[in-house]
This record gives sequence, structure tokens and C-alpha cells, in this order.
Amino acid sequence: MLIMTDATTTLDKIVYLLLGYDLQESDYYIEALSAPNNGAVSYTSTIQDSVATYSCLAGFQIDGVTSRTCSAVTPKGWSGVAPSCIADIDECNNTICGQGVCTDLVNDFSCACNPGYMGTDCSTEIDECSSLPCVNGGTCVDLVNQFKCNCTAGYTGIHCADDANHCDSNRCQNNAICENTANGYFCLCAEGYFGKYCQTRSKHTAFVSTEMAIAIGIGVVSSRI
Ligand SMILES: [Ca+2]
Ligand SMILES: [Ca+2]
Repeated sequence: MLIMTDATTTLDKIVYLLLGYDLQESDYYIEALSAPNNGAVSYTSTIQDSVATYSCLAGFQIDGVTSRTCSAVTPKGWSGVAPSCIADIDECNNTICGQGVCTDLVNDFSCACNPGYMGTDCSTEIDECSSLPCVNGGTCVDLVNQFKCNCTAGYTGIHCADDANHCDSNRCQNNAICENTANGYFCLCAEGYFGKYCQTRSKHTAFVSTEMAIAIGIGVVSSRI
């Protein structure tokens, strides 16, 4: 095998050519790598495009790159600089992420915050009301990772964007028609019934229930039987 290094002189190459060697770039070899203290380095060859991978022994962490690539093109040699293996100090021991999970890094740590929290140490609770999610006069209540809208009369839904239909739970009886209003509903009685919920039999024809009609200010029809 022909091995050349940066120390290979032009005279050496002439000799190689005279001996019949093919001096292609692929024949250009560079220096072998040394393992860092408390670590190791592995690579398949020292030819260009080869990749060296560094690792550290248990209890140590890499301080620097984890891999380097061999290049025969200027700048020739292994890319970057060799990393070191430094003693692993668990920064999470002295750092509380608060509402989050700590990950130990080299001379550092990072916090993955629980939903609803933010900040380097996850100590800031996010204000979900800051985006003003409640409409139609609804009042926003900030909670953990969520908000709650207290809607004004006549509105419903997560954002108070929907018109409330109070007839969904109406108590109108005897085929009465439920009329939805901003604050409630009233019952439009079928012929022969009256009462708040049209629950009482009457000899008169169509009625709006007396109490509800008064409450919403519409004309009142007789409630006499
Ligand atoms: Ca560490
Ligand atoms: Ca919140």
C-alpha cells in the first residue's frame, strides 16, 4: 500500500511514479487520530471523506465536535479540532426546572417545560388570556395551559362566539312553540293552553305565557280559563 503524508516530498512522489504507482488524490493519506483522554475515536481509514467518530467513557462528556471528516482538498486533513472528554457534572442536581423536566448537558442544562409554562427554568406561567380569546363581552379567566370564557347573556361557546339557544332546554308543554331571547325564552302556547309553560288547559285560543310575556315586555293575552 502506498502511504503519503504531508511529510511526503516531491522527490518521494517522483520516485513513486518511477516505481509505477498511480498518485491519485485517493492515494493521499493523512495522519491518524489519537483518542482523547477518557475517550475513544473510531474511523475506517485516513483517506479523504472518511469520518472519525469520538466518544467518551462513562462518567465523561464530549466537549467539542463528535465527528470529523477527512479532506484531501485545502484545507487538507481532518476537519475541526479534536474534542475533549470532560467529567460529567450533572447540572440538573443544582438546578430545578420548576414546572418542567431537566436535561443535563455539557456545562449546561435545558428545561423542557410542562404545557402552560415557559422560561429558562419553566417558572413563568403562560397567560392564555393575553390573546383576548373571549368575544362579545366575555370575561377571560387564565388557567394552566387553558383559559375559560365567562360569557355575557345571550352568548355561549368556548370563545362566547355562539348565540345561546335557551330553547335547547325549554320546558314548554302541550305543543307550545319556544321563542328564544337574549336572556331566556318564552312559550307561545297552542290553542287551548296557557301558563308560563303552557301547562294549563284554557278555553281561549293561542296564548303567550303570561309571566314570560310580562318579563320580556310583549303584549299579554288573557290567562283566564
Ligand atoms: Ca453536565
Ligand atoms: Ca395560564
